[in-house]
Amino acid sequence: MKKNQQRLLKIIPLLLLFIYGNCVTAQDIAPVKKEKINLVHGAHRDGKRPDEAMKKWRGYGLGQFIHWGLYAIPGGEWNGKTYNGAAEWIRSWDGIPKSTYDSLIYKFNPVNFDAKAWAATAKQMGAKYVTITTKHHDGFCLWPSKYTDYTVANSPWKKDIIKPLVDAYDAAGIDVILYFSVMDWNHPGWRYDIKTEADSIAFEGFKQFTRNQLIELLTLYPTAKGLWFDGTWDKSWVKQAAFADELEQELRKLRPGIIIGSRFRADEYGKRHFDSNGVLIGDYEQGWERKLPEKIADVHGNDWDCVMTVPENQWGYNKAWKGHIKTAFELIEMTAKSVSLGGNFVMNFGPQGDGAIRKEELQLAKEIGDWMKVNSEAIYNCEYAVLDKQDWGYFTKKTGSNKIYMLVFNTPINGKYRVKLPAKMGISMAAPLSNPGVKLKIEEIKANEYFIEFNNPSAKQPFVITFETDTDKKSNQNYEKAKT
Ligand code: FHN
Repeated sequence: MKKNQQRLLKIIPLLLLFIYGNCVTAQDIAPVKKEKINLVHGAHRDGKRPDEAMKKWRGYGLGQFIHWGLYAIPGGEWNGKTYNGAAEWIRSWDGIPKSTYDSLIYKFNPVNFDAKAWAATAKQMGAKYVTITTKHHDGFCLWPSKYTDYTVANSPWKKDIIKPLVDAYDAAGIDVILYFSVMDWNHPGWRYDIKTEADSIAFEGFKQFTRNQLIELLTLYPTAKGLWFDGTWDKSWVKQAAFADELEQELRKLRPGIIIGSRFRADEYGKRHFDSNGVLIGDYEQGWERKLPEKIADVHGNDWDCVMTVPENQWGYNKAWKGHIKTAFELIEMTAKSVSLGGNFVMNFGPQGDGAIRKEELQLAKEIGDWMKVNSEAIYNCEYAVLDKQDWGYFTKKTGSNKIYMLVFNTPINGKYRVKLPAKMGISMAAPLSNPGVKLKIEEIKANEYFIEFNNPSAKQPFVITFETDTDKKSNQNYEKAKT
């Protein structure tokens, strides 16, 4: 009996293996296709927005971000102590009394504020749009909101800041997007989470306040092209899928064509940016903050922009810019890379408490602008060129044409720039963008692969070579494949 049992125990695993081997097919082990979830408050569109307003947004290439508010007055320093965190967060750092911070309103008197000068700086840099903080997390409103006392109207300055900015940027032909932090540290109804009945009642009041302020902003500044939301990550707001969705639709109805990114609202399962089916919520992906995608697959076919600080992580004015400060060429390269991957690049400015833009930012705007004056054709209204990236830099393509730009950041010693084209495509002519009369030598080196020759040893800054693709100029040569 015992022996029989032992034998059986040995046979059972073999038997099971045999049965499994015969029953499990390749289909069974293939990844299970996820069922689409029915969502009421998920994304309301799959794919890019095709309208004119969004086409214009897509063509901006380069933008400016402005972080300005009460935090610019301490500029990252409190009672002689420098804080390493982002200067615009100083109210939340340990040892800063909230009420003392809030009373900075009585010191807000930016005598050197000049909206036209800000717009002129953006114009000089080549920015096509600006995103301006109307209210950051501290809750201080740069416009005279009638729904709170915590505004410019009650500061020594008294006047609206947003209106002259919108007017000045509009006049300069630069589109304005209004930044708005939903999280509001000053409002008594704001909660990080809703745990009690009292929280719930307080937050209901806060939601109405938020709605009122957003409608007020769109009514006061009707030329604004979009709303840039922030401070939407806390549990309290993530739980408001229905409210936020309805509010977004109300805002879109009030200003048809308005552009709202993926940061405003979560779906009913609390998923942000991408809904529970993986579809982008909003008009463009707003998650590229202080980082860039590496390859086109990273952006999943969506519109996107990258917002970037000049030092490591300072948006508001910080007297002590520590660590690595990005140079104009680094910022230009980020702009080129963004456009080459179908996005826009937005450089942040943190004006001083007195309203002046710091000299380092003015200098960067000038240097970037000098480069843009010669090369912006390769940035504006350009898109992903669908070409293999090469070591010398980035490709962009003029939207709606066959004109390709090579934005060169690393020059090969032999002066030969490799270009790989898709099958059945050739190059009709190549020239430096700054000197279109000079025709560059094109050498076919294998099927659909070329060297464009440009001896430019004196290059001290990134430059652009252009060429046109031509389906009539495809190779007539037969390249023998190796037999290996
Ligand atoms: O906390 C803010 C930060 O201060 C800054 O405004 C940036 C800009 O994208 N947004 C938040 C962090 O994601």
